[in-house]
Amino acid sequence: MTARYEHPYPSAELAAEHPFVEYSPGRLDPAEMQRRADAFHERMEARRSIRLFDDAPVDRSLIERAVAAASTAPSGAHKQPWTFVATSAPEVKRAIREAAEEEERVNYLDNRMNEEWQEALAPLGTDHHKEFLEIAPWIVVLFEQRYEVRSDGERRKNYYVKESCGIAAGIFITALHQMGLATLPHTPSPMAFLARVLGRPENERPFVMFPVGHPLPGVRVPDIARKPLDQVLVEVTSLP
Ligand code: IYR
Repeated sequence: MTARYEHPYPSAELAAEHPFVEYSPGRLDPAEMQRRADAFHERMEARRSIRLFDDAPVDRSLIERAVAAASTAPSGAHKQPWTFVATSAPEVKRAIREAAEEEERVNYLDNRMNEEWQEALAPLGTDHHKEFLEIAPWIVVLFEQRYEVRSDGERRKNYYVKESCGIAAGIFITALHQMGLATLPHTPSPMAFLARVLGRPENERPFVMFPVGHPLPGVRVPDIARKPLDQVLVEVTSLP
């Protein structure tokens, strides 16, 4: 294979403005690749979303580390269009719980979720009570930045915001699991109240909320299985 190391930029000026650096993560031998892949998969198989948290405190530095890891996510035009808003303040968590339960009460009790949706949720045993929002030591809300506001006040478009935030959310969840913490991707819908309660600017919209903490010892989770590989992976070997 012929490698191209030249800049793909159309002009020398652009190339000088946006220098490239070498990326050499190193190659592993195939056996080591498989070993790491299996170890990672096994670790991820053990992850579960939980709804019962221990109220034991979690050090802020662990939340910072998880957000730092999440913020390595690839993003459209490298805009990193996310803000992670974290709180451990009881009064803020209480306000979030109250507003979330109000929305969920309408979802569950006034049938804002249609029958098909309620049927899909039945195995999870969820309802409109969201105590975990006060019990978990941290709530982290991932806001998507619909556009960027520069320091001079000028607006710039962000690209593939939902895709970028979805990937960042996945890395955040993985980072928490890796350090022995648990979470629940929670989307009380509609979520607009979070922007108000957390005092966020106009360009930010709540994307997903994460109560974070240690699982309550002995917590039970739904006995669900993950789809086997042949249901989620399709290899195409010729044109249709
Ligand atoms: N937001 C509601 C309902 C809910 C929706 C889905 I999709 C879930 O996987 C779980 C719950 C709630 O949080 O109860």
